[in-house]
Amino acid sequence: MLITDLILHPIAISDPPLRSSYGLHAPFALRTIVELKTDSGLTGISETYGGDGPLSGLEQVRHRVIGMDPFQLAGLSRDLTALASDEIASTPGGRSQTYLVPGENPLDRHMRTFAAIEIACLDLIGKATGKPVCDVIGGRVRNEVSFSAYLFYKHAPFDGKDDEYGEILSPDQCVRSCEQMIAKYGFREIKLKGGVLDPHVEILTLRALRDTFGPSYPLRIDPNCAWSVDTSVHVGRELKSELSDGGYLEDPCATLEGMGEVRSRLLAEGNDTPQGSNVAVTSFADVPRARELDAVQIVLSDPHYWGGMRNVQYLSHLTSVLGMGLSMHSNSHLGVSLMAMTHAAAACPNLTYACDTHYPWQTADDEVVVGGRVPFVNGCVRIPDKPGLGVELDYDQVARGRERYEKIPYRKRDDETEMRKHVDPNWKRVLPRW
Ligand code: GKR
Ligand code: MG
Repeated sequence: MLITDLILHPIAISDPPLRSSYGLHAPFALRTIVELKTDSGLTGISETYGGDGPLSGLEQVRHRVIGMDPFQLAGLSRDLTALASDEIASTPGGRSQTYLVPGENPLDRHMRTFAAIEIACLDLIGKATGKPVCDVIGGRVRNEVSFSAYLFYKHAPFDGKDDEYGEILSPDQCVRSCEQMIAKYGFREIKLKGGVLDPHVEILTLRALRDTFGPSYPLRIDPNCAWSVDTSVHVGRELKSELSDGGYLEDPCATLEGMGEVRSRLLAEGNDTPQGSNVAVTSFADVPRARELDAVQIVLSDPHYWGGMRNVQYLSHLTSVLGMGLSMHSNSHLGVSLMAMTHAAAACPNLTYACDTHYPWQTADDEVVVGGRVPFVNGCVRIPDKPGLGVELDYDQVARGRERYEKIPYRKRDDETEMRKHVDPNWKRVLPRW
């Protein structure tokens, strides 16, 4: 089987006005749907970041991918990993995502490109062998993958229309959004995207969630580095019982050194709350230092920017050898990404935390997979009994996504500009803010 064509579909999907320390989500998130056509008649698919950057990265490997055997992934991985390593080595500050919205870090681009091709190749291999992707990459350790209720503070839509969740800018509104999400999807772990309101209000929000749902729903909060070391210690102290019970404190402050200090100060008080990261730790090279400083106990994987599904498995092995835990990060995405995340997570033995997903924030109108939205049962996505990723493209829906993409003026995620447009004309991402 040889690849005969690479087809890229840039699409835009509606996104609600979600807030984070990066700013505000724009009305549309950008994604790219990738198709690999082959001489055997099979087509492999994947979904990745959208806009000009990811598209040009994929265009750059077009000549390399066409004519390639999808079973032969190691050479492409070697070449793109080498490019990434050279760029990282020559960039002061390395790959930290602290100051860049996820998906926009130029230093991750080769790994993102490889991941998009790898996942489509694995879909092809699964289709060619009649096996689900998780079984192609070594076999599943679970038949269904658990996801968390990923809560955001958000504005009511600025166009005056209603959306499912309305405004979420207080503890009560946040609890209500969580009740809605749990009723609809059955999630059993809860993550709050913090770093938006005063830390005191975010502490009250976590307490209100614990009071409402009880300790059988582990909690995590992720302010994306919005807090100083002192504020992180304060929040960790105030939320000791809420976060140390199967949950974690995710990227409270910037840098591994900062997180290491938070960890040692909390431990000195007898507070063993683990810390998770997808900002300070974004590549294999970051893991030894994170371990050495005891800055991070749980690494958030993500097949989209860690360099594909098999790299997520390598990360699973590495973290397990180092005695660290593994979780999974997400960004706004549709069903093809959800299935790649699900297959990768199913084949990672130590991925015991419910994975993040933005899926509840997206709408059925924008879904590009045949049959519509991927179903969740008790907060889990089941591995379909089908070859490959187990989903196919609905080409009419892809065409609608492309039309939306053509109509909008922007080609990259810029949460700071959106924030200035709609909320505060002088807003800047200041770290730490508190
Ligand atoms: O969607 O605003 C967002 C999130 O902040 C996202 O971009 C982050 O990558 O969910 C992510 C995280 O865990 O940091
Ligand atoms: Mg995070």
